[in-house]
Amino acid sequence: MEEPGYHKYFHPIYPPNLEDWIEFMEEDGEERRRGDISSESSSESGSFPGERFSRCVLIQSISEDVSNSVESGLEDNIKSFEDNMKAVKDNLKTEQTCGTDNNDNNDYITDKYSCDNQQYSNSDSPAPVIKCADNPSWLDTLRLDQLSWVGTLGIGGFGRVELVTAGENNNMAFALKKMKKNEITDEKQQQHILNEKKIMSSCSNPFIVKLYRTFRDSRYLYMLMEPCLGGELWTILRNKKRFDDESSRFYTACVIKAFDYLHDKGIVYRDLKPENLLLDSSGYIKLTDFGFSKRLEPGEKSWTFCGTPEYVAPEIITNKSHDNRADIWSVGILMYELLNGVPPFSKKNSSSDQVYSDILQGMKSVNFPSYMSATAVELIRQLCRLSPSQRPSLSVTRRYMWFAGMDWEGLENRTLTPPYLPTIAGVKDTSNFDNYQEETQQPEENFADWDIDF
Ligand code: ISQ
Repeated sequence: MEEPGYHKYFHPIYPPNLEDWIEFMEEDGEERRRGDISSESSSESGSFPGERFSRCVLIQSISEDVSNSVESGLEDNIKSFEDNMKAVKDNLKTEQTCGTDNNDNNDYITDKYSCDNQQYSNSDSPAPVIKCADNPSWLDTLRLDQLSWVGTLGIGGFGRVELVTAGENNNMAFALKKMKKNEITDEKQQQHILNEKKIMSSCSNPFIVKLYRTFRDSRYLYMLMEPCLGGELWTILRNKKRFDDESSRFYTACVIKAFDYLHDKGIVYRDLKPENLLLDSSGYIKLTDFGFSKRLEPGEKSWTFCGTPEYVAPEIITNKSHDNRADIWSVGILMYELLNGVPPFSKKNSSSDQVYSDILQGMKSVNFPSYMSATAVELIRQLCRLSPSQRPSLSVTRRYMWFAGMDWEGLENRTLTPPYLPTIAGVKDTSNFDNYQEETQQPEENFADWDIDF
């Protein structure tokens, strides 16, 4: 049993900005969601109500010489932070650009199948069709024109995710991510997309959305994925305002299972947030959107500036090298957001600069409302240590008091009852997602060949 109430981290003065935010959300019944800023500037931005709450996504390659020290003093951090702000601001002007590291060595499973949907003529050889180990074999010969459009599940920076059906009587559902080639002109964006495909196709784990295969034609790149029709965890959190310990523990444990798998494979995810956590029909969580993830060799570090400001680890802001311990930081931020409804470093009344400088101060100035249990606060503080080396590993995290009694085995074999069972009427039910208009205009054809391996 958790012990909510007064504990040593309780601050008697309830944080005004947090309270304002919650009050604001309670008073205003209007639907809101967060997305990345790049979607605001796209032609489809009108589909996201409540843009005030948009969370932008940042990714930028920082090429300056970087010190190897794990953590220097706060003043150094702030100095380094200020030095980097210009680069970050430049990046903000071109949201969702993508940093690239040269040593891109993600492995993936490919098969030299011919791609049936190749209308694309400007390449010598057809793109390989990726084939994951446990794909049903009929998917290898599936053509795009055999998919029936049902509805739109989401719109993001690079395109739309559609619900489509296939198979006999259209009884098989898929999530089809479509990206407009004529809008993917930046080399870093292109790398981001190739990266996402490579990493997702190398993953096979129940806590990660499965990528079945990819397609390309002259207008779009497509990723055919397992559908999660329960909606985003963000939507459920918005409706519930905040979760109790038990629910937060369940969702955090799903993320730990996904990160266990990824980190074992040397993959750092770098974009944890409730928007990227989808509920499947059984109420379990799956991680999606791998655009910022990267495979690191043992001991290798990355210097790419990426993530969502509220979730970015301090070592990323200060342009120090980072590794999978940046994901550990984000687990602490997620826990806080699940238990409070808003993240600890939030943008409500402040700029991104302010969020970054707050992050660099660490958890010491964060208010923990009294409804948070002492064991949750303790774990969040440890996960969000400024020094990556002082953060607990995932296996140590599981042993914290907050996780006492967690049925990990039940989670793995999916016998543990989830906190919330989504209502899904059938394979064509998009009701757990926002409403989006059908795409009517076709993009221009594009014959650049950067996507030859997609
Ligand atoms: C639903 N199912 C799988 C993947 C998805 C990605 C984005 C939005 C909805 C999704």
